Amino acid sequence: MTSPAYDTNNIFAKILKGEIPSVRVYEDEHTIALMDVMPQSPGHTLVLPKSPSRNLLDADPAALPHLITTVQKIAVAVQEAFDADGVYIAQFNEPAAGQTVFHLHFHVIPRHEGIALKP
Ligand code: D5M
Repeated sequence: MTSPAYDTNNIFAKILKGEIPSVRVYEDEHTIALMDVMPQSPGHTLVLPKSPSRNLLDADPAALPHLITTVQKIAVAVQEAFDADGVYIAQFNEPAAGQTVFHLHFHVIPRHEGIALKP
């Protein structure tokens, strides 16, 4: 299967255009981070590129080093801010793999020993 085309009206595209609100916790020239509206644990943050990719499968490889650097920055910040024992990072590609919003994003989720994630 080839990836479907990028939908310019997906929720994160609208957030990037400023058409719907979000809680942005980080922004630079190429990436943003925002709080997930359905957090699996307190501090669940999403990191996304400003460039339009549906997911990792169609992303421009040139954009990835900066994107993963932002993921690292946010993971370190989230671990400290939420006094986490670890940080779970997840990324889904296409509905069969659990993707529901079709703009590339990484989940950055603080984890604490003995505390399960919300489903
Ligand atoms: O997960 C997409 C994630 O995006 C999911 O955890 C909910 C979150 N979400 C959906 N709408 C919003 C808005 N408006 N703000 C912040 N977070 C949102 P995935 O399954 O990886 O596609």
